[in-house]
Amino acid sequence: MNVDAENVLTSLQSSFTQAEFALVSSKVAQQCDALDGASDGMVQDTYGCQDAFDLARDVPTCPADRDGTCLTAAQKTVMTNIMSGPRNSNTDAAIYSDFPYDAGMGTNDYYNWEFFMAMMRDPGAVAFIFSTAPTPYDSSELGSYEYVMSLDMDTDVERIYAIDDTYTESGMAFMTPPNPTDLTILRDRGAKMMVVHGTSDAVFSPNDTVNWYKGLQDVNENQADEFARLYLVPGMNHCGNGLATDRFDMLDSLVKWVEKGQAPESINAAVRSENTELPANWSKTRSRPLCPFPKVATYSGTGDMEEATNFTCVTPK
Ligand SMILES: [Ca+2]
Repeated sequence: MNVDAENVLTSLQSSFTQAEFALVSSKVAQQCDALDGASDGMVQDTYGCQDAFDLARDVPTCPADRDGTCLTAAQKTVMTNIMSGPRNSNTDAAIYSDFPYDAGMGTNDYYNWEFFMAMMRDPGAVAFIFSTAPTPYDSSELGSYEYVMSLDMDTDVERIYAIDDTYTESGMAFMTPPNPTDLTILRDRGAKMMVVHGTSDAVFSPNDTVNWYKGLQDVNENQADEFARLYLVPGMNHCGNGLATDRFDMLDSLVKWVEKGQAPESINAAVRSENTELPANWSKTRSRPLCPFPKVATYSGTGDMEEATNFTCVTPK
């Protein structure tokens, strides 16, 4: 890592510590944990939570210096900008989705994606894989400081969509279907699709996936769940980890759906005992149902809160 890159990384990580992300996350849980009927440290009703939580109101503003129990007014602005998603500074057009506030924002994976991977992985991916034409990039230096600091979000984003005589397909066109909500071929041949996304994914936003699924419902007269279902995993980070029941098997359910016509009304999920970030007061065998969106795992009001059997999938009011 060269000196400049190290300075940028240090300054990013000191501008927001992981403990401060954990503070926000704990305040989210304070407002939202009980929405699902169980005060268990898990926020099942992700979208009810976006109405219930207010960063300005629910996280104390530091009267003076940062001490870990508050955010400065400037930090609240930064966090609002992060969670609102990137925008073109001239047109205010969204470059990518916004992100939901969630109970898994204080964990290692979340923080790493915000303040380490952004320097380590993303510049190489943007420079070399997603841009037309590919930008010369020295992967021996973390983040290639020169590349990162010269990137103009207002103009360089267009290169993700660009083609030229040599690169006749853009990075975006290669990575995404031309019309993501047109699953007619899949649907009409009787195939099924199960999509999973953690609600505390700091790199790809679950809101983006939810918006895609809502679009899919719109073009299928709200019958899309006959062939495609989305399972949000509350508190789960990017593909795993977080404060979540992130151990589950979708494949057997998919096979039963395709071969026996048994639609997966819920998926059994459990915590992974090797996840060292889980709170000590959670059972090592805690389980929860994963529910097809927009349903939310809701506590029945009686029985052991560590057991999935005492939760049902309910559509929020
Ligand atoms: Ca809860």
